[in-house]
Amino acid sequence: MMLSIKKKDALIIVDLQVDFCPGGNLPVPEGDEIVPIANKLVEHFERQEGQIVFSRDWHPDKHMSFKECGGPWPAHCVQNTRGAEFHHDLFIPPSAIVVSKATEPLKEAYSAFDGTRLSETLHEAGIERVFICGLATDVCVKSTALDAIKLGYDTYVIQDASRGITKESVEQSLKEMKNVGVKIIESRQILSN
Ligand code: VGL
Ligand code: ZN
Repeated sequence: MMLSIKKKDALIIVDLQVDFCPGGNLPVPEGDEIVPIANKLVEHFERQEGQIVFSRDWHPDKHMSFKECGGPWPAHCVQNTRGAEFHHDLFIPPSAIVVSKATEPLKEAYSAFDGTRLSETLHEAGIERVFICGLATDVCVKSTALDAIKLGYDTYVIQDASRGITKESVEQSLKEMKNVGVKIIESRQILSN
């Protein structure tokens, strides 16, 4: 039930950026509501000396995932624009690692591990468990969790610290993740320690 955070644990906060929050270019419903929970988790991992990672969607101004280029999404998280910034209330400690993904025009990358050095970084830090949350549960959080399991990490998704695009695809995604051994937890299981 309770999970005690140690040095070999990493918190991965996925894509908690302006464009994925209400008012942004690709808003996830209630996306901003997880910011206070994310901040509490960050403080807790800092205190317990766990590793803290923030991923960000970091697209060039023409990206294959954009509608104008034949992709499924409105243009979002374009490098060095306001929409690509982390939510302005998010607490990013100096010790945190920032991972930028989907930076190449012709490649999509939903997972924070895809095309980044995240797995090497976590390996070098001796990380054994990863706790994933953020936006969107049914896109980049899911993809990151499925990669983490494949890479051999004991993998947790913090449900109340994540939001998805639709209720149906969130339900489906949670099933998919559980089926491969991802543990779905609530933030209080970590924070009540
Ligand atoms: C995401 C759609 C497109 C995400 C990124 O972070 O979940 N979703 N690019
Ligand atoms: Zn994207």
